[in-house]
Amino acid sequence: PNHDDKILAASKRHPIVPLEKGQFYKYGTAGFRMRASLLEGITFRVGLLAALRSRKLNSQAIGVMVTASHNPAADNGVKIVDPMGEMLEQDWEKYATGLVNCQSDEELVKQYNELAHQLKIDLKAPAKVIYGRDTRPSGHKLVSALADALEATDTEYVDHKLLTTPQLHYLVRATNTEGTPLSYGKVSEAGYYEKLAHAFVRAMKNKKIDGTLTVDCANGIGGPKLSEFLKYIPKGKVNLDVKVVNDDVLRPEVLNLDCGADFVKTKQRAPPIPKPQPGARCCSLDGDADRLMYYWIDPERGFFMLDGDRISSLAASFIGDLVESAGLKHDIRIGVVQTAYANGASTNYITQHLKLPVICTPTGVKHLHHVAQSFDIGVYFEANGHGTVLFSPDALTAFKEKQPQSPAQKDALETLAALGDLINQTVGDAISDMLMVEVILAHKAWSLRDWAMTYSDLPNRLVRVEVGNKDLFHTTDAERRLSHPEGAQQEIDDAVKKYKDARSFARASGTENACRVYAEAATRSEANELAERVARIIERYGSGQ
Ligand code: G16
Repeated sequence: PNHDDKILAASKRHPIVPLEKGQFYKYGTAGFRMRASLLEGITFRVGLLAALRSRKLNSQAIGVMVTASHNPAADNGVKIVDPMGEMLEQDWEKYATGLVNCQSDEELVKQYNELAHQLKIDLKAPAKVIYGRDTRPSGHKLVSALADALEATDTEYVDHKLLTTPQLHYLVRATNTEGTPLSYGKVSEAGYYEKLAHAFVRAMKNKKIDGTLTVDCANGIGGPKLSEFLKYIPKGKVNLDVKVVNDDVLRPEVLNLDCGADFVKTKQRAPPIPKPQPGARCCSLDGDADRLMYYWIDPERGFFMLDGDRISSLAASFIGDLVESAGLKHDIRIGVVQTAYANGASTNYITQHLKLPVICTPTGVKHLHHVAQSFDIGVYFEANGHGTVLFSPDALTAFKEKQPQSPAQKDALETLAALGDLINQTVGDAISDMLMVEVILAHKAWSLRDWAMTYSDLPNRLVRVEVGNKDLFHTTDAERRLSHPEGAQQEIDDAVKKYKDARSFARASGTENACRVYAEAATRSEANELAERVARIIERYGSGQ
């Protein structure tokens, strides 16, 4: 079929906003993300690429998620999900960037056909795309642009409407594995809740959860979805007592405002509303429920945060112990993946105390996920609370098929198998991760304070720096060093030398129009001072002077 005329006509209805000369749109850390007003044409073009990708991959369903996650309410974003629920293969990001930056509708049609030719895509083959969006009001317009692209290319599509990002990832995998031995679960939102609730009950094993968990939902999609999930937990089987707060999705402007996982991590304090109760176990999700932060207010010491690094080390230690109890220690290789933002103390704890290998990758779940897949059990978390635990097919088979030699082995194997179902295998999922943490704390009979005692974080500080041109900054060594602009890294090195046990790095954000600076040092005041110093360096170089 010739889609050209239909694409041309539809594209005229969803124009691209031209950028200043020399600037172009980029598929960033998590797809295209910016002011929602710039995104309509981009989302249309992403639809064209998703259709091509489905045709390239034997008509498997491709996912498209419309969300800007932790960003302010006025932003939005769009990203592509591959058939097994993973992020779009990185080789294809440049095709997305190419289509989105075409100057005219005619050029777009030309490039679409060239891509099909170059990648040997049969445009007559069936194609399928499924999509969802978060609660941002701009999402409406964007998904209709997306649907237009799918219509124009004769692509079958399913609009799953409002979803958390990890739910869309789940649905993509469930769709593509339906009716096969690898079936990931029922192809519905209810199927997602049923799977999680069932696995949670199995993993809990009649253990008791201590007290109430207060969950701050960032006034995003996680609020209604978590409330819905809670209905699926069978009464009397587990005592999960959750208090859902900051779940106002009717006032768009309050999304991620003074609440949510990103606020907690960057401000290093609890959301002011509702007033946190001293001692209460709390956690925060972000705007699309793929990040998680735990914390409590200690009556003596004040706010204490358990971030992605803590969740990572908790999961690695618990799962490592289970693997040992299950008699699988010599068969299963466990590894942990972090980014440069990981607190140095967590890396030490994992390598020296847990004796597990740690690999550092650039920021972005897409990078961590792939490396985690090289282990039988790959634990990956970014310090900002985004992550999951991946089990290889061999590991999952071993949990189910190994003949236990003792009741303790049987118990460990059952818990591991339940965790394999409970933990989202497609992407970091705050609701699933939260259930995992609750399971682990219940098994260990730990409070948050017990968890926090495992090691002491190095004081650290994360600063967002607005610069004239963030594209001037290029990194190397898994983002731990700047290769450009010339001279900047030398100045950072000189600053770091002035402090004890210090480390600092800077990079351009791939989701916001800013740079990020991270610093850690022996004391809080030194970490703050170093972060400020490096921020000034970045400001200076970022203005191009
Ligand atoms: C996204 C990515 C994360 C990344 C974060 C910040 O999170 O999925 O992997 O850590 O952006 O990235 P950057 O520092 O490049 O802005 P989210 O929760 O916003 O989708």
